[in-house]
Amino acid sequence: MLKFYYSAAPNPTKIALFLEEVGLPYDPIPVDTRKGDQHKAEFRAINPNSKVPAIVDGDVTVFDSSAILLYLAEKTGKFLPPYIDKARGELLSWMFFVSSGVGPYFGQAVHFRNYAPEKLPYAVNRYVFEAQRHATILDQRLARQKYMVGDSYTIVDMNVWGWARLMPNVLGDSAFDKFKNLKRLVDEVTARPAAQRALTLKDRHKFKTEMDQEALQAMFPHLRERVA
Ligand SMILES: N[C@@H](CCC(=O)N[C@@H](CS)C(=O)NCC(=O)O)C(=O)O
Repeated sequence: MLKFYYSAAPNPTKIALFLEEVGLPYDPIPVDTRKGDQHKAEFRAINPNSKVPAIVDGDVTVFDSSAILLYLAEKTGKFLPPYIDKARGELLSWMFFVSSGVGPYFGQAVHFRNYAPEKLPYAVNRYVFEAQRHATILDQRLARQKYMVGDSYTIVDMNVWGWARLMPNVLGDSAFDKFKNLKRLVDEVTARPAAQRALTLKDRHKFKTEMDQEALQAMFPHLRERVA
């Protein structure tokens, strides 16, 4: 059975959503990143980058959420736009936009706002500005069309949902008032039964919730080593 290495964080939750949408049997394997499970040798053999999500499907191993969504969509033939060049171009562009832009900027915005040991106004402003700029691009596209690609729900919408549902944590409490089209997509996806199952998957395992010294050192290894 397909093994799904996960935590309750945004990137694994997108994969949980896809797996629940298609009803593919899977074995959810918790990786407690606040306890440092991501750095264990057995997990590093699956993802040398020590991050969740990752999947092992027979002799195929895939890590990074956009790669996994693409792999699973192609494997099942589900939640892809029609196989025409125009739609394929849009699909790939928006998948990479999420993984190279939305994910990193949203993640760094949260880091510098909530977890950096020093409050650095320059860093907070840069990352919140960039997160907001990316949200604006998504919101403008969703003002023109119901879904990110074509006229049906695809893996791009799942990819966007992973981070967009957490926008108030990233951009502040009023984010959903500002990005109404993104909120419409988030609400529609969150209301899906598969999304509800994906969001409660974490309750099957006991993940550490405290952000104590052990968690900080595991998730932010640069705290242990000054390289610049
Ligand atoms: N580009 C990767 C990013 C994965 C990622 O940052 N995962 C986070 C959870 S959302 C993680 O494993 N954090 C624990 C750590 O960095 O130690 C993806 O899209 O899957």
